[in-house]
Amino acid sequence: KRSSRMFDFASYHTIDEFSTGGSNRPAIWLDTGIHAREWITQATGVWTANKIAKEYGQDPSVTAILDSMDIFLEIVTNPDGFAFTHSSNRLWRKTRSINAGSRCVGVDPNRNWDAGFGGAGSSSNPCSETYHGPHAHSEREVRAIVDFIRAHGNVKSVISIHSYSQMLLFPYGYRRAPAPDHQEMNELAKKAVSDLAAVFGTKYTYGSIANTIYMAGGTTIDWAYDNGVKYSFTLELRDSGRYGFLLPSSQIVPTATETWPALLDIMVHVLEH
Ligand code: ING
Ligand code: ZN
Repeated sequence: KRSSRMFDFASYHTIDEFSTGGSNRPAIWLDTGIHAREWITQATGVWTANKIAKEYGQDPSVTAILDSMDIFLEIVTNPDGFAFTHSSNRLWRKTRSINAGSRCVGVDPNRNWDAGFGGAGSSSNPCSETYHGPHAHSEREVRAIVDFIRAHGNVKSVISIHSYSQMLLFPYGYRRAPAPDHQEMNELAKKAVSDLAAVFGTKYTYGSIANTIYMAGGTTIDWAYDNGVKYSFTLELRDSGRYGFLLPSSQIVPTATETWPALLDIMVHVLEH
């Protein structure tokens, strides 16, 4: 079915693991670049990988986190799409799956998860940017993460990083009713965006997906939350629309730098709960 792909990178997922030992420790999952064109996210992933490694044994929070938990980070979560944003279309979002019976290519990997799959805010049209795909977890990019999290069995937090619009979001997206842990997530999000803003003054909004941005069925963090990962968040990094997906490279380091305290707040909270 996919033999017409010129390059099939989707089989070559790379996950960075940060671990100081133990076996199957409680874990934090981070992904960047699940949407191909959101280049600030993969760049922030690289910066963050270095930061985690550098701060172990220096920063007390990072040290405490890695002394009892593992961190997994997938930086290029949509490899075929990312390659396509370099070769052909800088603004490509979806995977590069061939859709049977359509000339349009790709599935939205943030509508492909089995949580409110096919619901409001997703499309059954393969030509749509929010096409949910033929069935839940049809995309290998998604399936790989589902299999990983299920096989691991001890993932406490999923943080899925997007851009742009400067938001910190949590479940639900597929329904309007508040999640059982809404209050706790709301307070944690409030602290995280406040610590982010303290760095350079960048303002983030926060709240549930459905109330803050729009209804969206089949998203990563709703699936994670409904599958026992209590601390499931999405960050929408810079900016708020001036450059959008074409954020100048001069903003990579500032964006990653201000995002770090927000990530640390979430990871420390997970450690303490
Ligand atoms: N925006 C996200 C999208 O997939 C989002 C917003 C994030 C919705 C998480 C639901 C859950 O539409 C971008 N920029 O990708
Ligand atoms: Zn996105």
